[in-house]
Amino acid sequence: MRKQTMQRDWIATARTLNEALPYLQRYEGATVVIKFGGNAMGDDEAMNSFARDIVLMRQVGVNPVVVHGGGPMINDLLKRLNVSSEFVHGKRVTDAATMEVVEMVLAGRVNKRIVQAISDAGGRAVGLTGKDAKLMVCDQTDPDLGFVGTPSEMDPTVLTKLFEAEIIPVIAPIGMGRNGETFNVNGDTAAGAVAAALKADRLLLLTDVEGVKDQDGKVITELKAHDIIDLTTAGVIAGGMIPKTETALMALNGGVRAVVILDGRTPNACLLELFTEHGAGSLIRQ
Ligand code: X2W
Repeated sequence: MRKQTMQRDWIATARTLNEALPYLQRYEGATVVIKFGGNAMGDDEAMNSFARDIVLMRQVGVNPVVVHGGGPMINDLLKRLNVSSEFVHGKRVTDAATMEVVEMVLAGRVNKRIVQAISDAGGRAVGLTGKDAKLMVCDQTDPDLGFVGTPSEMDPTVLTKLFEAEIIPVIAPIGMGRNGETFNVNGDTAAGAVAAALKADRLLLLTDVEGVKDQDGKVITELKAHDIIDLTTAGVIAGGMIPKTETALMALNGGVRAVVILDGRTPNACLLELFTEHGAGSLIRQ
């Protein structure tokens, strides 16, 4: 039975929905690419909450595309198999044996866990890698890194077909080579390439920090591409933030309208960013 008591929470919930109307209207038909990193996946509760946000986006007419990572999950299996692994400038040195494990983990367990969570939340998702329908053809990034790839030729046709069918694509960052190779692609890089290929309205990079910070450690809520360059030159943007901001610049140059770097640990981070006045994290425009 429905409770008739007008508790404060329900009034606030109704008002939240009412206030979301202009945002829902703004994003109807928009393409939003969401990078969901291994560190943001956490426990089942975090996964299910993320899946509900994505299904809600689809429900209100957004075309969401999930590009996921899974670095920690790859590390776990490599450890169980006694294979050592090292990173150079944020990229995993990937020999043939490591590549097998990376593909198994990302295209298998991690991809299907997200697809299943979306299904459980009432949505329809299809899991893909860059090999499917030649979505992401790669060239080797650097011979010293082995099978690490840089996306060089994107064909997003399969994604637009899925949008027409209201199906949510969930993409593992695995690329196909031109000579039968399989390439390991950094998750952020893959998300940027997918967003650029779709000329997406938004690329949301979910991370485990609150956003781009100034010299006093305060989150900068809005930046232009040239601010990113200035802050990087000044050493304010450093370390793990550099691959994120590089991806943001690459995506903007490729025709993405705006990139948001935000904290994926915040509950409902995607909804906060898209459908409230508050927004979340750092919004970067050309
Ligand atoms: C990454 C792919 C997964 C990834 C790796 O092997 O870990 C490279 O480093 P997160 O969870 O987003 O970090 N690929 C080349 O990016 O996962």
